[in-house]
Amino acid sequence: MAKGSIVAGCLAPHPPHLVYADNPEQNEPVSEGGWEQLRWGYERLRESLEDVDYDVIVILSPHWQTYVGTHFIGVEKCSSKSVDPVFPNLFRFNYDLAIDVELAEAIHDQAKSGGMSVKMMTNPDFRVDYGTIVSCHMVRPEWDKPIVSISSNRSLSYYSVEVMQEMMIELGKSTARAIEESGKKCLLIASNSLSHRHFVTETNPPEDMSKEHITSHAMHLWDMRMIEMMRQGKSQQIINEMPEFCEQAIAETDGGALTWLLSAMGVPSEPAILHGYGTIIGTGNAIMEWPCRNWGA
Ligand code: 2X7
Ligand code: FE2
Repeated sequence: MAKGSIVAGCLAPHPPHLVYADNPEQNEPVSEGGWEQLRWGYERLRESLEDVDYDVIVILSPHWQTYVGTHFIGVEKCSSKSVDPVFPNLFRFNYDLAIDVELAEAIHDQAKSGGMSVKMMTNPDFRVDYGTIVSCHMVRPEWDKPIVSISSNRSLSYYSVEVMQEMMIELGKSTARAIEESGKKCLLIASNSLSHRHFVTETNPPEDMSKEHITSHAMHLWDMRMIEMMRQGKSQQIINEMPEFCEQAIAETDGGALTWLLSAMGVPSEPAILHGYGTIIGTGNAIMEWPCRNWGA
């Protein structure tokens, strides 16, 4: 069997506003648009992946939070309505998705043998978190690929960014080993915003773009610094600066998704492609792609 591989790694943020603004048939609320820069960015990412052959999407979302270890969905079909607890006015999404349980178990087993605390989630009534659903929908609205859904272990809450990163680096390596042994071609998604300081009141209508901007100049500077490092292939420097970034920008990288992704790709020095950047209720969001399929063995 040929070795499995990562065809691309993506940073794919999940504010529910993006799905709301796109008006897909699965979402109940109806909008007049909004956040076009980011939605055009997602369009460019989808175009870039259009002719890429892959079997499965592997995603880590900060909105499935687990406090004892990292969990993996272990049921083959998940179907329900996902309602954003903070924005039920924007996101009430009917989903019906397939899980690649075989690959999920393989990553689980690799992580376990690497010394990590891990668990397969086998509750058939489990509600998939909105971060996973939004990022998967924006990357692949056809919903024709199975996914592997990985939780965000909140080791930062109990310990520190440093501990979180050590764990995510191990999880990334375990993910890469499991993918290689599986023979499958995988698209990896880190589902998170960058700077994450947000407004506390909503405009009327929510898609009024005359009110949308970054919350502060300091957040802008941090977002641009991170994007530049990604564009220049400075993955190790991103990992090194992660403690300051998480603390000073209240960054959503605190959930570990970006560190996991960088580690799974082998902390690449190849540049990432910026497909789009924009703010959502003041938070910073970048859509990035690392086209690993083009890097050679
Ligand atoms: O989950 C989110 C987010 N990360 C950023 C902005 C707005 C809403 O939801
Ligand atoms: Fe979020």
